[in-house]
Amino acid sequence: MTQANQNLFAALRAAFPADLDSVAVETTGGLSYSWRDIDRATAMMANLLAGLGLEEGARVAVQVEKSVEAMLLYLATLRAGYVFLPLNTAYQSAEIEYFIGNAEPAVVVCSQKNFGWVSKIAFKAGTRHVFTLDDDRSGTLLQRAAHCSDRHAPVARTADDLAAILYTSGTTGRSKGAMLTHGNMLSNALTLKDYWGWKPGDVLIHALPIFHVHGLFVAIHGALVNGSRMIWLDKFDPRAVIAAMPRATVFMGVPTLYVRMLAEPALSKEAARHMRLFISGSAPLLIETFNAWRERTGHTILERYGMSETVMLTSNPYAPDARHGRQDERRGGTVGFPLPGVGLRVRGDDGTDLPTGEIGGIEVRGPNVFKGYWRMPEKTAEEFTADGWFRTGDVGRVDDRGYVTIVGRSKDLIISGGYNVYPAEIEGYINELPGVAESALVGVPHPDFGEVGVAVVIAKAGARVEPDTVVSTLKGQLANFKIPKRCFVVDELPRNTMGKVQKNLLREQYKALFG
Ligand code: MCA
Ligand code: AMP
Repeated sequence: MTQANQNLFAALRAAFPADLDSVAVETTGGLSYSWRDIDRATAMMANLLAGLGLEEGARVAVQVEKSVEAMLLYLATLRAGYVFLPLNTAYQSAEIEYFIGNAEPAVVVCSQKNFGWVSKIAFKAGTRHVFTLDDDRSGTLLQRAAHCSDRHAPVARTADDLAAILYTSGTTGRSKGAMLTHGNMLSNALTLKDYWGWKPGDVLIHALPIFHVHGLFVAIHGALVNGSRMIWLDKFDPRAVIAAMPRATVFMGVPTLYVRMLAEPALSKEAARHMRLFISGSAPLLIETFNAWRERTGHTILERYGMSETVMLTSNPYAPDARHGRQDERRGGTVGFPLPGVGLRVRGDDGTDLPTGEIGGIEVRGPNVFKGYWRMPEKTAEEFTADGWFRTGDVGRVDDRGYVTIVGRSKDLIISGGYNVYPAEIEGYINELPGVAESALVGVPHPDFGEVGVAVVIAKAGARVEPDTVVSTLKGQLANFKIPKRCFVVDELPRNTMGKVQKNLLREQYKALFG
């Protein structure tokens, strides 16, 4: 018996509505794309890729501004059976050089303004094709695709074949490429379709960036696998989201987006009356935000938890579970229950299972858990237990009703406005600056971004280091969201008896910096 094609695109395509001329995506800029447009445009781009004679499993690395065409390029890559590698537009040359050098993509797509430096890096790494794509539908990618056929049969893939590589620093060290398969993503999308009660007529407001799991997978797959229309914002704008609510039903955001919408007088029960579901994730949602949202809109935000390595892991319930007679509610401060099919356990430092309510390391397994880190078998082995569970690096507990609460992280990670910042990477750059002896980056609370990085620096004997110079120099080297919001030059760092910097004391010292 031949197995059905497990290509994720094929499954998404099969969920398109019968009326292909109805609207699939409308942009706040006034453009409209039908389901037929999506089918044809992805076929043309897939044919362009197919015509390049790429090797099996070739990577397509993409660093472009958010646009509907950028989403179509992602879908076309799946359709053609290649591996998509999204890159945040904030990344600067040193970051891009690392990703491209590590992933060795066969194709790179960048904006026209960056073509000079990006193509130089790409050609040096052996990339054969560099295309451009801008958010005004210009660039060589679309010019070339325009000559390709608009018919294309999705290439056969198994559930275990690679669909995407997402770079993440995981629990430690340099960025690692998390390899996600067609099966990881399709299983997760189908689970969420059911769990979040997607129904005919749902309309998603898409306001997140599309270089990470939240905007690229959870949001896009969620809408497409339900045949749902998207209202598309190229950039988050609180007023535009509120204005779109009367025509929409579902919104997904990181906590910062909710905080910013709450600052808008236009946010009200009336504005949100047509909405069915508000989902938050990627970073902890403060209980104050959860309560304020309920007060202002009458809606209870559904918080969920996931990772680049696993897509979505847990979620608060959409509705009470009638099948089991449970009156489960969406509980603020928790990330809900493990999703159906996801195993989650909490373990102590000695590797034993902890009883209900006790705090320990969260480990998971399921069809959503990634295949491993790209070309890093030892790192992959380190992050899995001997019996095959993935160590998330998050610390939490499960209560007697099964709700999971994340209480911290064992990995040294700062989540700022939904983006991850790894202190070791930033400290490495600061330590290279003239006159710097040592540095420590810590995360402190911030009213807008939830958490931001603050750098604490020691100067070499006799040297003078200006805090402002530290910040301004880093600005030219690193993605903007990684830049410390403040820098302090001090005489010494607090250390424990082993000589290790006590970051908890620094966090305490600077916790009130942003009010
Ligand atoms: C922008 N800035 C930031 C951040 N974003 N600073 C710290 N953290 C940030 N996240 C700074 C810039 O450096 C700049 O500083 C100034 O803010 C304005 O930049 P701009 O780009 O205009 O900012 P913005 O458009 O207001 O962006 C804020 C934002 C954005 C909309 C909250 O950060 C965002 O879209 N975040 C969502 C991230 C996301 O999608 N995460 C999902 C990851 P200066 O003026 O000094 O230069 S997926 C994930 O985590 C897992 C799997 C999951 O569970 O979902
Ligand atoms: P990433 O590496 O971008 O995939 O980020 C994954 C990390 O984001 C997780 O390991 C968590 O630390 C964090 N995260 C995601 N969702 C939540 C949430 N709802 N609450 C707290 N932390 C979260």
